[in-house]
Amino acid sequence: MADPDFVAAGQRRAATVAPELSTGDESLPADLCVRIHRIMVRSRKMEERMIKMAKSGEGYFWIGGPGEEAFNTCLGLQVKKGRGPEFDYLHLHYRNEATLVAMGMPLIDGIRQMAMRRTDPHSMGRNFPGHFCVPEWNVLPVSSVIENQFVVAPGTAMMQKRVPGGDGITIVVGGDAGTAEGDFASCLIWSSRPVNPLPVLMIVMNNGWGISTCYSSQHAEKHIADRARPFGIPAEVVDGNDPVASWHSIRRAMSHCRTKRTPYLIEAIVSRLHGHSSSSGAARVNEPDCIEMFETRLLRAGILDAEEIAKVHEEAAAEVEEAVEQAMSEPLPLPEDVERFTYYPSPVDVVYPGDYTGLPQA
Ligand SMILES: Cc1ncc(C[n+]2csc(CCOP(=O)(O)OP(=O)(O)O)c2C)c(N)n1
Ligand SMILES: [Mg+2]
Repeated sequence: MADPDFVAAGQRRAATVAPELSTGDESLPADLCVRIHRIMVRSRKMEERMIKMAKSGEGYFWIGGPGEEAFNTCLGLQVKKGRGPEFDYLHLHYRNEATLVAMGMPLIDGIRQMAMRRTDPHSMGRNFPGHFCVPEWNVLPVSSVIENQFVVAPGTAMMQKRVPGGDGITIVVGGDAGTAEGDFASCLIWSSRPVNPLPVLMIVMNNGWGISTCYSSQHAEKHIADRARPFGIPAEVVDGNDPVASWHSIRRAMSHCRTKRTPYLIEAIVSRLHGHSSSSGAARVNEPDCIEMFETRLLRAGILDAEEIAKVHEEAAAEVEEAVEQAMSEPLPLPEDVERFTYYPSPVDVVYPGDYTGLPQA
């Protein structure tokens, strides 16, 4: 029989828990807030441990997304996940860890890439962390060369537009500084041509920095989102540190692209909590922290109490420690792996005939 004290405490709490969390007119139900919070914390713990790995010699270079978890989690949870043109394509950047975690990536796979293990499913231990590739979820390889994902994205959207009755969309994500590249303009142009507008959701994660160059020194326009207007592309600026606002902005944008089969642009204002990468030390900086701010709101609303929040952190830290221990015991890539699986096998590749070694599972 259930402990009567426990039941009574549960009932008392149920009576005081807010059913939802609101920002202005928008809200999220309590259970979704709890789910989002857990993903944000798991992603953050994974990356904090990865930064330690970079400093301790368990890994080397680190780059990633602490400070982007609120928006990126809301993005990952709303993706139409699968393989092929009926599903969403993701052309991501190197700070999308929380998106992958929200989509269901086990934390150990992020750690495996950081530890450069042969078991890393994204790159076989041969690429930087955050450089994901998941064919079964339409996650295209993340490139270190910034912004070229914006010139590739219209290609998958063009193909999706040909699917009769399809509602799969193409999602492309990059940073604020990268929008200076011509590739960003190419995406605006190719997504909005009146002859064939495309279902492209363009997302700019504006953290105010391009390595050490600050936003205000480079942008004459007030908002990057304003650059969508001359192309007739609807656009909005959202507080990417607020999961409630982010969720609804993404929901609106996705619904537009899915149903109207035309583009949309979101500029999300986010923090960069550990500098650009391990190359600049990756020390924690004093910018707004989306997890801390969310927890303050969850506590105030009675959705989680301090003990429950602490438990989420403890469980995530334990999950990450176990993942590091396991990953470090796994094999490194072999010299003969260096040039393997570089090109997708194609019998019609006239440029590199025979210059590929097949798919990893082949
Ligand atoms: C084509 C190209 N030019 C320059 C670089 C060097 N680079 C790497 S990251 C970066 C800054 C990117 O800033 P932003 O687009 O705002 O993204 P953030 O890193 O702030 O998320 C630059 C210039 C590069 N990788 N690729
Ligand atoms: Mg930036």
